[in-house]
Amino acid sequence: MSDFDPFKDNDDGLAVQEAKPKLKRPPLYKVILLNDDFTPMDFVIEILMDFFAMSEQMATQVMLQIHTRGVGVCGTYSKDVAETKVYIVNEYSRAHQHPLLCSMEEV
Ligand code: TYC
Repeated sequence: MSDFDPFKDNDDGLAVQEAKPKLKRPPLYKVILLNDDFTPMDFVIEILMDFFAMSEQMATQVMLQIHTRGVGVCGTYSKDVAETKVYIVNEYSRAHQHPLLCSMEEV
């Protein structure tokens, strides 16, 4: 015969606590452009407008910041979107024979 009694405390003194759900927000990534001496300024402005939805004014400001400081942020995205942006910008630059480099880093 089993000793199990559904009307008795059957945990033998063990404290049973539900595990807390371990939820973390997925990481975000900054897509960055690096300065170089050869890519024309207008081409960088075009990239920022066409692939990062910037106005001409904002794109000019960001391009000049990259030109003077060496690097600048184009936007912040989920990993998949950031990887896709980096890929299409680098492909587009290569296709136009410019050495412009696009990269990403975790926020
Ligand atoms: N330094 C380049 C020039 O003088 C312009 C430039 C800006 C290139 C930003 C790359 O990410 C870049 N023509």
